[in-house]
Amino acid sequence: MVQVRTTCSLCEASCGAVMTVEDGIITKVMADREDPLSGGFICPKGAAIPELEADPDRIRTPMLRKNGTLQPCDWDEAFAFIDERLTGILAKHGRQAAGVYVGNAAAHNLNIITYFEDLARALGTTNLFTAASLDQNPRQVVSGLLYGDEFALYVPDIDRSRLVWIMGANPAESNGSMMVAPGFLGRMQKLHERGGRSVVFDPRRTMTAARASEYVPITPSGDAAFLAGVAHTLLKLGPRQTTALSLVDDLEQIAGWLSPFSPEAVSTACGIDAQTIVRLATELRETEAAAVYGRIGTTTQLYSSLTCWLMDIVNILAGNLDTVGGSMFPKPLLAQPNTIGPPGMGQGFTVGKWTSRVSGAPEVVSQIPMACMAEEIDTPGDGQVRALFCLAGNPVTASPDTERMQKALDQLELLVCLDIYQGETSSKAHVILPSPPRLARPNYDAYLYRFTVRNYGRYTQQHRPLEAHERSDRETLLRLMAIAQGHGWDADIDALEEQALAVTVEAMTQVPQSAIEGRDPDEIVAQLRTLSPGERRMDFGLRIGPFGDGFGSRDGISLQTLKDTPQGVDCGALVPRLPEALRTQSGRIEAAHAVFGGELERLAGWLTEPRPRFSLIGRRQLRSNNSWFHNLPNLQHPTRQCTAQIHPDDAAGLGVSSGDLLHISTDKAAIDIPAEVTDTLSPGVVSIPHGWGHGGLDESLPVAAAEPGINVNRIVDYGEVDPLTWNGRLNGMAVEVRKADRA
Ligand SMILES: Nc1nc2c(c(=O)[nH]1)N[C@H]1C(S)=C(S)[C@@H](COP(=O)(O)OP(=O)(O)OC[C@H]3O[C@@H](n4cnc5c(=O)[nH]c(N)nc54)[C@H](O)[C@@H]3O)O[C@H]1N2
Ligand SMILES: Nc1nc2c(c(=O)[nH]1)N[C@H]1C(S)=C(S)[C@@H](COP(=O)(O)OP(=O)(O)OC[C@H]3O[C@@H](n4cnc5c(=O)[nH]c(N)nc54)[C@H](O)[C@@H]3O)O[C@H]1N2
Ligand code: SF4
Ligand SMILES: [Mo]
Repeated sequence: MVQVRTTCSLCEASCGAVMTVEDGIITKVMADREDPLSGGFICPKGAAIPELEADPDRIRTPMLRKNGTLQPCDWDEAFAFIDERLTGILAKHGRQAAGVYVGNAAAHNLNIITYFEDLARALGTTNLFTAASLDQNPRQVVSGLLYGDEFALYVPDIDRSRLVWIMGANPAESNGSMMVAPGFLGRMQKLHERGGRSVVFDPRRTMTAARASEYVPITPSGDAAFLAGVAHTLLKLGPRQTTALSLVDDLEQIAGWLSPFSPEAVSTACGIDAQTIVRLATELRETEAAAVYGRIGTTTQLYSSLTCWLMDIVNILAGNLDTVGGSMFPKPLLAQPNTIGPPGMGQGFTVGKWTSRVSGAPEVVSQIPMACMAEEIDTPGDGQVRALFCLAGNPVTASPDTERMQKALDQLELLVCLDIYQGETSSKAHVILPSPPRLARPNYDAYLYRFTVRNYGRYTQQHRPLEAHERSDRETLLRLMAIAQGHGWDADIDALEEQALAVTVEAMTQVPQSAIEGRDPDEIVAQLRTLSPGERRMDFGLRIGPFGDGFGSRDGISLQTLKDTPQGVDCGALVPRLPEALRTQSGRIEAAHAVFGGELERLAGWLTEPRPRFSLIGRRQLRSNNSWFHNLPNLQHPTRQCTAQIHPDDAAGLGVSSGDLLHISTDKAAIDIPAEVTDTLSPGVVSIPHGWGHGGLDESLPVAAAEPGINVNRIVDYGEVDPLTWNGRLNGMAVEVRKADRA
């Protein structure tokens, strides 16, 4: 029996975990008390890792479609098949005929997150789609425009705050998102014990709201109206002087845009009375260390980008951006665009560097929004996507307009899924390529450590070698790249990667003020060669990063430091980073983009529009993880049901009780779903979790299929995307609700 120290990495909390391994099998997972960030927290999903790893329905060898069914095959056969088919498609239809979709689980898988962009580049296609356009892209685009870097993402400095506003997020169940703050409720409790306060804004009294100092019910999509009222009040009270404020030009312009949005003017639309708005705004301004934080409910609604922008404006005006205890920019251990090169200035950020073929949607953070993926596949013409690589994602379930997505995927000439299950999407694949088990992978939550509440990183070495039937995701992706570049599936992938790394190293030696500016690239590459090929990129990123040793030029960390510190390397509490973190061309916070003035005009019209009788919102469930955690018997729980939650008054009006079927429809489609009557919902709002709908998977996912639930995205479509980012709207749609005809 051995104890293996690692991170759970199933969600964005990135908790330290200690796994007991007996005869090569994980038998138990416990919290790692010595982890400097999670300090002994773990949730039911983390504890279920043994079950997840042992799940008999997991895919452990490649699967290849033969005579219509997916059958196990060996890796060479799978790669050779892909080589032949992809090469044919690209030769006949060109490079745009290939597409890549990257799902959420990629953010939790070091190799996939490291290589997915390289795969798209090797394919030579701009058809890169990711779950981010169903999620946080508005946040990233607003950060890009204001701070010049899409990954300038601030987090609430929760451990030192005196006041935190939580908008459209439920970290008690999601365990936090775009914010690595494991054990969030414990951190919130400590905030209360320090005499601080927390306020939750949500149409549903969530588990987080129930534990907060104050719960403020808000109308779905009412956040922008509310925040505009708050900003209006802050301008009246007088903005607090901070470095951030001094970096904002055109404050008068912004004040002009906001002038119609008095608390009285926005109150009805957001469902919060004017006095409360003034009280909350005043408290925010008067509290020395306060932060405004928002998540899914703010980035997947009618005013997503505007809401993110207003959050920044409010944080700035109240004196809370980049101040201790406020909203702070982390400084990740791995080098990032905003830690490389001359501080405080850069190339800036734009959207729309290219556009999508069918709808002309803008490129957003180097991706085409998911709202366009199905049409890029099902619309004939030059550049039609015919081969799709789906990496750790399940677009059939995740994407609005499920039916069109299903049909589109069915018509692909090649669908390759990197997945560990045969689920709704991978069932349609020509080839499934599985990731190895957890013990046979290295881990570092590279993506998530961009938004930790301390500057922190934790690396786990691969515990055991790969077995004959296993391949690392690194090998898989490098082989796919080799195929895409015409080198053949059996190319020397280590050599190809080394060539690419040498180019990166050389480029970095020419970046002014980089940690290796002016150095001899060969000398750096020689140092990297002392590591195994798969470790070199990460070592490079760490050593040129803000805490790195600069390859011997200063004291600092390298991959070896992380290996020597299995409980995680803590580089301290967050520090103010303005103006150093900026990468705008002006070196200022560029807050007054005309697009936001336009969005405020759209909002002004909405203030007086009649509200729908019912609005649909989503929710996450503690013992679930989007679409893929329903096959584990021990995570089944009475609180994890696929129900439509509805307020008792609404239920009474419709003549339904808990368990009765509700008929919920949009212009697009209708579903029948059991009602769950609860006063946690605001009247006029129904809440349905996403990620369900496993009917028909009795063979591949029998446990999930036995309690299939319903895919809410059958009634959700891309009708009203966020104008700036084309982000999917997943919350606040008008729906009709009545008692179903059938029992
Ligand atoms: N209506 C509605 N729709 C939504 C949302 C919502 O709130 N409401 N939320 C949206 C959001 S925020 C997101 S992020 C998307 C998620 O969208 P997706 O990422 O497309 O969906 P997931 O269900 O997370 O799919 C993850 C896939 O990765 C696989 N997987 C898990 N671990 C591994 C691994 O180690 N290796 C590999 N290769 N595969 C693995 C799983 O089996 C699963 O198939 O959904 C979006 N869709
Ligand atoms: N257990 C578990 N954890 C997860 C996941 C999971 O599926 N299960 N998924 C992971 C993923 S991919 C993500 S992106 C994160 C998401 O993390 P969170 O955003 O914290 O999770 P949600 O439960 O979606 O919380 C969104 C909240 O917004 C509210 N809401 C809806 N519309 C509005 C609105 O217009 N305004 C306001 N103010 N609130 C609104 C909803 O009622 C809900 O409580 O969670 C991650 N963690
Ligand atoms: S909160 Fe997230 S990272 Fe922590 S144990 Fe649970 S699933 Fe794992
Ligand atoms: Mo997400």
